[in-house]
Amino acid sequence: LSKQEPSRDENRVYLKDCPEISPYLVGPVTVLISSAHSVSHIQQKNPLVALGGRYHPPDCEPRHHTAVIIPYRNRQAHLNILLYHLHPFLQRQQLHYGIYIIHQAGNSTFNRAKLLNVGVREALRDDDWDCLFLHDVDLLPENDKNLYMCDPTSPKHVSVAMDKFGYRLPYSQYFGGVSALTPDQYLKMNGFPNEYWGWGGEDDDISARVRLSGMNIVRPPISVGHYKMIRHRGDRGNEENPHRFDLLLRTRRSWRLDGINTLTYNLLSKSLHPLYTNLSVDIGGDP
Ligand code: UD2
Ligand code: MN
Repeated sequence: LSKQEPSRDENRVYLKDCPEISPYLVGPVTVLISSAHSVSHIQQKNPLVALGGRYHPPDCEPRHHTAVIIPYRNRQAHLNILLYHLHPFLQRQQLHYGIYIIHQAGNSTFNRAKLLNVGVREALRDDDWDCLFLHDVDLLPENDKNLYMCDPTSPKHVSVAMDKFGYRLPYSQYFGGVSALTPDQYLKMNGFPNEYWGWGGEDDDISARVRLSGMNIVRPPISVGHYKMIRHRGDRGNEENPHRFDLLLRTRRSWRLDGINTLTYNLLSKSLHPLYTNLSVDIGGDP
C-alpha cells in the first residue's frame, strides 16, 4: 500500500505509485505509415483503453495526467493512423490520459488555435488534467522517451525534429506541431489567439505569447523529439491566411485582449468514441 493520498478515483483499488521511469519504454520506434487501421483492430490491440479514449495504468497510480487535444476536420485516415500509434505509445509511459478530437463543424475557414482553446476548456471541464498536449493529427512520435508530460516551470515545444524539416528545428522560435502546457502556463499567457483563420501564423503568435507573458520555451533533446508527418496537401478551407503577418505585428498589444478570456463557441455535441472523445463545435467564421 502507498502512503499519502487516497486514489483519485474511488472505484479503483488502492495502488502504489507508478515508478518515476516507466519500465516499458523502448526508445526509438519504427513508425510505418501503412494505410488502413480499422477502429476495431485498434480497439483489439488496446483492450485497456476505456470509452472516450481514456486510460489509467492498471497496476499503479499514475504520476501524470495528460489530455491530448487535437484540432480536427476531415482527416479520418490521419486520425486512424495517429490513434494506432499513440495509444500504445502513451500506455508505455504509464500515464493517465485522454484523447480529445476538437472537430470544427461546418465549412468556415479552419482555425487551429481557436479549436485548441475550445479543447483546453472542455478537457479541463472533463477531468483534473495537469498537462495539456496540443497535437496535430498528422504527427507521429518516433521515440517513446519523448514523455507526454509537462515541464512544471515552462511551456514545452515538443515536435523539435520532424522529418519534413530534415529532423531539425526550422527556426529558433518555432512552436508548431506538438506542444505541452500546464493549465497554469496556459492561463498565464491568456491561452491562444482566436483570430487566426486559415493556415499559418498562429503557432508564431502562441510562441510570442509565451515570451510576452514572461515565460520561456523548453524543449526535449533533438534525438528524442523525432516525429514523422504524414504527407498531405493543403486542405480546402485552410488556405494560407493572408492577414497573418499583420496579426503577428500586433501580438504584443493583442495577447491580453484576445484569448481564453474572449473565447466564445457553441458546443454542438460531445460523444464518447471507443478510442477518443469527439467534441463537435461551431466556432463561427472569418469575419
Ligand atoms: C504546420 C504546423 C502546424 C500549424 C500549421 C499552420 C508542423 C508540423 N505543423 O502544419 O502546427 O502551425 O503549420 O497553421 O509544422 N487540420 C485538420 N483539417 C484541416 C486543416 C487542418 O484537421 O482541414 C488540423 C490537423 O490537426 C493538422 C493541423 O490542423 O495537422 C495543422 O494543419 P496542416 O497539417 O495542414 O498544416 P502543416 O502541416 O503545414
Ligand atoms: Mn500537417
